[in-house]
Amino acid sequence: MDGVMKCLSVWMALGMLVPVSGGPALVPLPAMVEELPGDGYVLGAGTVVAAAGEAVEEAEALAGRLRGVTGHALPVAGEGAGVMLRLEPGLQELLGAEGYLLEAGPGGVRIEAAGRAGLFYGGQTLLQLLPAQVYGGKRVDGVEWRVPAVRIEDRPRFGWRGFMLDESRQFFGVEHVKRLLDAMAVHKLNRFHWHLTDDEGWRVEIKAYPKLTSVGAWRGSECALPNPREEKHKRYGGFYTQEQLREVVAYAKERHIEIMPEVDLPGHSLAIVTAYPEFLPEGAGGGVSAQGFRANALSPAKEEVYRFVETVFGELSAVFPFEYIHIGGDEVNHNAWKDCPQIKALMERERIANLHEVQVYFTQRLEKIFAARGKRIFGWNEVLDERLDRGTGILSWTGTAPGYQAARMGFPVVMAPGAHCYYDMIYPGAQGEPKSHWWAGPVSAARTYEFDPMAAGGNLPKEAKERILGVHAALWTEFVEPWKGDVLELPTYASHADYKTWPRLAALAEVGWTPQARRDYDDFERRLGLGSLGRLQQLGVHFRIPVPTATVKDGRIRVRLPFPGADVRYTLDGSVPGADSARVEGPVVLAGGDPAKFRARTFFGGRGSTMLAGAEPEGAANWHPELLGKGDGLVDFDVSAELNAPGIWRAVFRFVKGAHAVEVSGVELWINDALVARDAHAGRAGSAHRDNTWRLVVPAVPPGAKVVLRARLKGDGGNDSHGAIVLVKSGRLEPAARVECRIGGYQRSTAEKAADWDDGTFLWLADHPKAGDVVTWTFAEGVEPTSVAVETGERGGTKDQAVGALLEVTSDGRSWRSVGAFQYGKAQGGLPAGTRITGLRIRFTENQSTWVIVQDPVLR
Ligand code: TNX
Repeated sequence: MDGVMKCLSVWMALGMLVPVSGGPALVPLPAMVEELPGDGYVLGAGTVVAAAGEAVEEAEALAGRLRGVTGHALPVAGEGAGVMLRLEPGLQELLGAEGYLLEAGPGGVRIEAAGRAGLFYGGQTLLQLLPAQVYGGKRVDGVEWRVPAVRIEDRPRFGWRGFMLDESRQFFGVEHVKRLLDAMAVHKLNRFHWHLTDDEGWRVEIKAYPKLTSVGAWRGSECALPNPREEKHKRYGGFYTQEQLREVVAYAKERHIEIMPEVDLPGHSLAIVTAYPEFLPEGAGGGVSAQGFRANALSPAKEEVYRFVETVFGELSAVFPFEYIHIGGDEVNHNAWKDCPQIKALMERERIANLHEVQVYFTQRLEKIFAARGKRIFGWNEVLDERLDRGTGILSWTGTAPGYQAARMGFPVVMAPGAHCYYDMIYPGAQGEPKSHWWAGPVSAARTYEFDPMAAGGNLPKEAKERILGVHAALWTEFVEPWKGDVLELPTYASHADYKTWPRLAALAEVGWTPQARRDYDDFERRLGLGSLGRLQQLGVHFRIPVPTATVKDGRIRVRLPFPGADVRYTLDGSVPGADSARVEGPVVLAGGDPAKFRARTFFGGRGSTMLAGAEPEGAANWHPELLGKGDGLVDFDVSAELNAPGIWRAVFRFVKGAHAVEVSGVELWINDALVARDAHAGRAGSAHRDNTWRLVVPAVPPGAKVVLRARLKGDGGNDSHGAIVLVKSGRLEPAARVECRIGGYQRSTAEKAADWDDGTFLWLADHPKAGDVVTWTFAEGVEPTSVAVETGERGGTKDQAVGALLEVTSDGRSWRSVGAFQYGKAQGGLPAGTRITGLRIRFTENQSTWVIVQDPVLR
């Protein structure tokens, strides 16, 4: 170690000291910010908050906050010098209901708006212009409360800027929700969608149906409701009383946030039917829901179900004043209905053709119940149907296509596509991330940021465009539990929820608020790092600290800080960096060191981020908009310097920035004008890093040869795309192999996908394997690995892992020996050097309770 350290030095590069520029660190970025000359205004003992009429309440709220932290009296009065809030209905056309004007100079700060919401958001901007301690909630002395001289003209792009929290899978309680609302208000988000019921728990007091909470709010081995989560036997639960709900509604109202409660029906209802089994359909039914539950759908053929709905929503309508209530409607296991005689009779009576239409009937009945109470409903996009009332809202989560379709059909729409807006998905790019979902791909803050809800709406008629109300993110909480990994610890449920929510939600706030033409991710990162993070810190929010990235070229590692001035610490021996490890000040020089052992973390406010493990080779070539705009899309990249040895190489297309992903339909390698290798599959490189790798088996490379990588590239929806092509020589053995199993693969995840040596694909067994079942790889020629490993389950997640299975090898195809048992989905073991094997297999020793995903083996 010492020896290595001696060869290392840290370079100060002037280029690293990026000048901090670009104006105040406001998030979301206002529509127009003009920096004015002069020093601005300093809040002091003599400052008066001037307001009249309806502006007084907003002025009181703002002054109240400022008094607490500054210690100044800040009286609210009809007139006086300092901060002025003024309502001017004539500004409605210019600013809409939520826009405002703010001007700060030596004489004071003036905020004007057409309505109270506008004054509130002007006030939020004022707070963001002050030092972050303004959010700490306690008095701080010795701070100069200076507002820089600016003129801001601002109004949101969308009227609906929302966030959903799932409190069924985990229960967080009033304090957490209030803090969330605080942080949302800071970011000018105005809709809180409260997912209060699901299979795993019912979380609201309903006076007419007390068992919903006495039975349905608790799970565990002693409870009627099973606990499918990590700690299976634990008694877990909780619920909100109506009094608590009212308290939260009032709290949200002060922050101009409307709350849309959700009771998820008719699927996702295990908690309900565990308390009231009489709402289940008759007959055996069948199938399981998306999350693996049986018998969790209410019967649409029972009148008592509608009485239940009417009563429950009657009580909730009295608590939640917002015009919309969300009724769920997602992922209904229709199979559970198909053998019910009453449902069959209903279908006959109402001339209903199929089970989807049974759900339409159910939704229509709900529409009527709500209309009678002056309320409207929102549903997940599965409810979409021609027959529904055009007042019903559609929350588009499986993508944006259902949203556009719904808007065309005349429904109000909110966009929440999982691939950009689901914060239960894993954060990409770092080691030590807590357990997460994966099905919609990794979701970074950048992935949220690049989302434009109108991007594909260009050819919608004007009225349809106007029906797209805005955007929404969601945190589903199946995996949001206390977590301790090798890099990171999230000690509580709430800290884990915060971690998954922020800063992605700050990126969403900007998607919803800022004019599309003003949005720029690099600038957002700057304002996030220098603005939002400090504010969230003061609010006590346990956000994720952004992680640096790094590339290596000619023995020099170049670190890209996640925001200007970030405190990034590193090690070169593979150990986890701490707050006192060496600090990145410039390119780190690695003389003879191993870039794979480079580790880096960002530190902020006494906490460390997850970890960058290894520096990537710098791109051998790059793509950019001009290249994409050219000719037939066939592009040649000279990679002679980088690709210089035979072996298995991977060309990884790394998206760097821009509004569009690039579609790559096949990659070829030409050496001295002869085609030597090809991977013809079609894939794409966007910020989600999936299916963006092409594999090339390269024979000899003569010295001095001209090596050309040829790819067919097309921008997806436009040419604003920048990226690097990274060439990596595989350190693995990747022998040709035949994969066999009694159970076939599911859809496109067939057996051969487990030996195509493409990390983006896998074998997905189409049935639950039984004890004794095997998945066997037979190699065309023997190989001599020193280690073998097989991973099951989705990458980065825990879905469909093998539980109770062994990994075995053979040298003759007849006798097998075990090298390891599967634990957390993975099995691995070492082999004595020189051991020749001809095959590998997974042998299940127990019946599996899920389908099993089998990834390509890793042989080294
Ligand atoms: C799908 S999104 C669900 C949720 C899960 C989520 C996990 C939706 C309407 N339903 O029940 O928690 O996926 O990502």
